[in-house]
Amino acid sequence: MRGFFLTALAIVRAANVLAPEPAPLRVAICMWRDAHAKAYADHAVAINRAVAKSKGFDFFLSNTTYFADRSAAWQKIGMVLEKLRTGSYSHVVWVDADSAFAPRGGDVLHELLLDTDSEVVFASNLPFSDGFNSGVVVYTPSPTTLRMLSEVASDGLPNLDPTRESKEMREAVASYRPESTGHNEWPSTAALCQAKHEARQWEQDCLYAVINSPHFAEWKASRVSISTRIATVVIIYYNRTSLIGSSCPASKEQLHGWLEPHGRAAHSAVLHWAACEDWEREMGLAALHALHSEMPLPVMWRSKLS
Ligand SMILES: [Mn+2]
Repeated sequence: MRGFFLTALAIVRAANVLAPEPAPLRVAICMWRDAHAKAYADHAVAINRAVAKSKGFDFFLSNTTYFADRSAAWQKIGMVLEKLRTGSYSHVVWVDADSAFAPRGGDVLHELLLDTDSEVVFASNLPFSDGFNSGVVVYTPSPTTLRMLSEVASDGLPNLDPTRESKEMREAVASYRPESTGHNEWPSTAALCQAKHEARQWEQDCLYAVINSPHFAEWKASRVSISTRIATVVIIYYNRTSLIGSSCPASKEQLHGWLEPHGRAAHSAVLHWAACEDWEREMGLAALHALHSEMPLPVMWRSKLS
């Protein structure tokens, strides 16, 4: 019997030796804010900076204008591309200025990054739609991720390599008519993206149009995913079918309802105050900030301080 266990142990050890070492995570957490968002963003930045530090992730806050003719929501595309192109990161995690880590959210994100083999992981857009929300996203520096984001940056002009794409594919892309939210059909991705520069929404429709283009179909199906583990939109509609009458958490008590074991955000890394009022964002993120201060410091952070 003892011999059997020793043999089994030897096999397990050998398997461990043969298994390739997973590449170490090199994670950048990126945020962008302007003066408009300052009141609530200050809390989100403080939380996310501290969580990033506790996990050994790099944290970046920017207010660089990457696209002078486009609204604030678009600037994230420039910042994410810049960080991906450094080649220094295995993952670049985008976090909106109205979004911050839950008290154990750093560990949730860490586990997700170790688990996933997707090149892009979007947050879920529930309760608004079944699609993705671009407010919290994990990007990896894969060639296709970079090409997709470059197309969004260049207003949805498809970047096709004629030596690699078939004539049929080039024709399919040329005749592609994207749909935006509300199912309006647009004559081209570029027309849709350009129409979204000024509106409060946003770069997200352009991302949808680009990702749904035929030349990304295979990649989208195999290497892009949507996960509720990344973020939860913390809004409740009193009438879900018509999305009328909403409320977002603006106190510690209301946050507990989302974070308790059966709460809707219990297993998410980040809470996102999408479509909430600015006062709800400010009070809610202040309450979340206070919850973090009540938590014992993570071990790694504590050891750095001592
Ligand atoms: Mn947002």
